[in-house]
Amino acid sequence: MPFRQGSARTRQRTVLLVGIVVLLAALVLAVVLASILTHGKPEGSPEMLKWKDRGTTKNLQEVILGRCYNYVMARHSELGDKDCLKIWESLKEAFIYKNPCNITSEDYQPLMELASHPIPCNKSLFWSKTNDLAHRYTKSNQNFFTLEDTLLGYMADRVSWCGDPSAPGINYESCPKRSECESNPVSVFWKLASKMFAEAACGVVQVMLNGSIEAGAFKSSSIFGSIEIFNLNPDKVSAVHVWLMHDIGGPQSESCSGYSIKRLRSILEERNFQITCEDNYRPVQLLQCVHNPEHTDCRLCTNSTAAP
Ligand code: N1C
Repeated sequence: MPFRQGSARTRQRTVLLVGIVVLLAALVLAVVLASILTHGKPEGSPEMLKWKDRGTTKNLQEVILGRCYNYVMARHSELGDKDCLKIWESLKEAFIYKNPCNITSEDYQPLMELASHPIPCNKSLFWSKTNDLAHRYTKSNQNFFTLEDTLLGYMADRVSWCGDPSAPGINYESCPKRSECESNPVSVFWKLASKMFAEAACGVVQVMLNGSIEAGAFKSSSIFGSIEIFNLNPDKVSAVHVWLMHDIGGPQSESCSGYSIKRLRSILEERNFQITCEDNYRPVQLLQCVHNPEHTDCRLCTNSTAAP
């Protein structure tokens, strides 16, 4: 009997030992399998194309939707019937999952139709190389609209976006620069939006140019010089008023009699527009003076001689 008891115990021990070994082996196998599965694939999300410009703005959907609702609900309640969700969807569809060098105007057609709205005559303000000043001016004088003061431009201002053929279809890491490819989502957008903004203008239009730029205030390759002036409609627009602004204390590289303004004048006259040009348009210069109140250009009477 004692012999039998002993052998049963040995068998129990053997079964327990085998069980533990099998369990350990299964555990090791699971760990090995898990590491093969995670390391076998490329790390993180699949490889996206790499570009030189900043990637899509984080939380793009929330930014666009928030701006859209703010514009149509709070700032311009007369546009209350605009469907911001549809507008976001149509912007997304224009570029998501697409190669960001193959974007066309057609991609943005639905967005343009959904978001465009009329702009009152005599109130369009174009600009080139005066982005900051032009927008400071329209903020202080609600009488004028730049493209960024329309719904389309307001939503897209200083935002970046581009797609990628691999999931999730949006590249948050990098987007192509204009020098890498012209047909990138942001460039195509601004070109098309600028074209439509110019086509819609009527009456007298204004343009704010930068007379402190060494290469000349009017540049034929800029969006203003290559798209907007050629899409103004001579049947609707009577005159173009140029405000040529110089940086306070900066170089006076060009005045209204300068070389590049002459070129602009001849292009516009050939297209049957009247053109006027004013150096340092005072209402805008006063805004520049907020930051330079002591400068001689900012004195109330610039021509006065000092009192004896
Ligand atoms: O090339 P630009 O100026 O002459 O373009 C400015 C001109 C304005 O009148 C606008 O109506 O074209 C329109 N426009 C924008 O509104 C705009 N917002 C932001 C054109 N471009 C715009 N951006 C970005 O600035 C865009 O990325 C584009 O390439 C630059 C152009 O700025 P610019 O050379 O000073």
